[in-house]
Amino acid sequence: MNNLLLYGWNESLFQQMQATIYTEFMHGRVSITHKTCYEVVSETGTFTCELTGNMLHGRENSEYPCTGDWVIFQMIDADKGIILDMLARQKTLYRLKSGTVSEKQAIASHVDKAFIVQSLDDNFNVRRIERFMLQIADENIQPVLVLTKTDLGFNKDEVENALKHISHKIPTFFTSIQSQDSIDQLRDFISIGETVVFIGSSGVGKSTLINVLCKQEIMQTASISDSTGKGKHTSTRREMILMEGSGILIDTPGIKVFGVTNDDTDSLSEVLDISSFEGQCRFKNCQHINEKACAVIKAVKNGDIDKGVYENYLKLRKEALHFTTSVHEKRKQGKSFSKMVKEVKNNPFKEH
Ligand SMILES: Nc1nc2c(ncn2[C@@H]2O[C@H](COP(=O)(O)OP(=O)(O)O)[C@@H](O)[C@H]2O)c(=O)[nH]1
Ligand SMILES: [Mg+2]
Ligand SMILES: [Zn+2]
Repeated sequence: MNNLLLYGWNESLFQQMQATIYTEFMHGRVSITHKTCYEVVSETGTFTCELTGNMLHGRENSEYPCTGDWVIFQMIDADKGIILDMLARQKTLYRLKSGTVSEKQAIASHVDKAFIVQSLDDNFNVRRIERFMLQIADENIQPVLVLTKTDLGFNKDEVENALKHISHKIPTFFTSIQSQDSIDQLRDFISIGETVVFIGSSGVGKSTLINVLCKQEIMQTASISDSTGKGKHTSTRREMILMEGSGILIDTPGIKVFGVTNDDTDSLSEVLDISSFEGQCRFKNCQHINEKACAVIKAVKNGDIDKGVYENYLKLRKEALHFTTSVHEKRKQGKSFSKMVKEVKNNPFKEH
């Protein structure tokens, strides 16, 4: 038996389910996403579920269930089911699907905190932290920075200096698997029913952290897969697990390039802490590139805004804009295509 309250089930989700036509069915949380099926943790156990035809149609890729989603399903066997509906998503971590310019990919949903994990040996990169922060800014997910492998040595002053413009927005933890204290502090930061997603490059120690937090070898880590050799990956891959005592942890594979899909420039300025300067530009629609009396450029010149921060601002803004225009283009093309189909249907003999 699983207590779904520990998995984040709450009154508002319950009310949502009551408002559907599926009140008699079972509900659960997607704990792992396979290509065409899902593992769903319910009160009575874990079920492998497929989608009903209904759920398959008329959805964008990013609208299919992802790890962390709450779904309603019909049991068809002791451990099999069919997903009938999905409860409204919130607090979702998306990214730009790699190899595309306009497609979002949902990575995890109903997430309270995102642990942005970087290792202090050679992975620490403030620009990448800013990128992650922007991506979750409008989803109401709390960013948390976890800097790992402190035992390998690092310059704390340098790190803190690099983080000073964002430090009031992102609690920061320094961890090492050799320091139980550092792990305990991180665990104390996660409460019952809260969902935490771990994001960051491959090799920074995400799976290791999850294992030590859970006091179990649940996730396969680099050292383990090294010793067992490649090709021996068993079917025990896990994504979402319940931490001993409290909290739900979601592991993600190392994502090399985390493309942003958040095009809200206000959030971007907020994340990078330049909003207060923006307000002082002479022109309301100032782009902060070469306008006269631009307070942002002035602040960059006199060192109030770090040059690296400013450059990342321009870069992220450009990327986000590119995403939005691509989505817009795609929609327009989709529309003109469906319009054409309609016209052909209405008048198949006319030249189009
Ligand atoms: N020295 C040191 N090594 C660590 C620490 N945490 C993880 N590692 C090692 O880093 C490697 C990658 O860890 P892994 O958890 O697989 O990284 P992931 O790809 O982010 O999941 C493994 O060899 C771990 O043993 C740490 O705190 N200190
Ligand atoms: Mg891993
Ligand atoms: Zn300006």
